[in-house]
Amino acid sequence: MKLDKATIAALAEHLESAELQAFDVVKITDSHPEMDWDDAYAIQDEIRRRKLARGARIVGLKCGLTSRAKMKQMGVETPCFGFLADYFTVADGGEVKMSELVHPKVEPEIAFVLKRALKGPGCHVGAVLAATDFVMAGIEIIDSRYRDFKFDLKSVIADNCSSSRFVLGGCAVPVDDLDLRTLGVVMEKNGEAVAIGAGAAVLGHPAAAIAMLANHLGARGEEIPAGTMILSGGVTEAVAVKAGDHVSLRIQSLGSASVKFIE
Ligand code: OOG
Ligand code: MG
Repeated sequence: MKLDKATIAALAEHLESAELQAFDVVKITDSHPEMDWDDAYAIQDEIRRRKLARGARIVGLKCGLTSRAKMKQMGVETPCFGFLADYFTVADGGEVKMSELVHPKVEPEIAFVLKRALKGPGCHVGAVLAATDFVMAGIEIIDSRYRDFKFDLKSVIADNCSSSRFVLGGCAVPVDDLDLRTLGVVMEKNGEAVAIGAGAAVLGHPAAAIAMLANHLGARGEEIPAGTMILSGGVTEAVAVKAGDHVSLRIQSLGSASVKFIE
């Protein structure tokens, strides 16, 4: 760790204020170039602690930057991990208020719900599939607090990996008879297909993203508890939205999910 406790607390307050009041900021490595990975996750943990202290609940975890398309779009090479708070939840077919966000984008994701805890090191795709209760179609609405979505990996980790809202579809499907690699993914904006892919775009197999999260937490002495919902990461590039847009996602065998954006 390179930053002291007071600096971590101040940066967490800075980034969380930007989230809650929907304003943008410059990436924090501009003013703190010395910060390391532990500092980045410590700032994210402090944002989580602030929300819990205010009475929010954590309702899931997420993996980000797990597909080539996303890594290329954002100019980074390594996945990141974040948390999902209760107020990020949007019902299937529900509305998201643009006024509450900075510059949201949508991405198609496969969501996992676990029936057993997962703990690294050494967690692999087989362990993830054995521990998975079911998978669902999910739309993640990301909203980097950084100006023009320009950041580096440490800055985005501190900013809880741009987490902001998410929608889950209504079908919960067991993985036993599914090949998650070859599931087709089609996301439409206002009736036009804007993102098309397959599950294998995420680290070769979406379950590999969940294994990576378990191994990341294992290195910190933590685990993914049974019952956790986890977004495995955008299959395609994220797509910008504006008020009036309607986004729908269909994933082969997993059904659909949709969301509308209003003023
Ligand atoms: C970081 C969050 C990435 C994903 O699924 O790749 C993410 C960002 O692109 O702003 O959620
Ligand atoms: Mg995502």
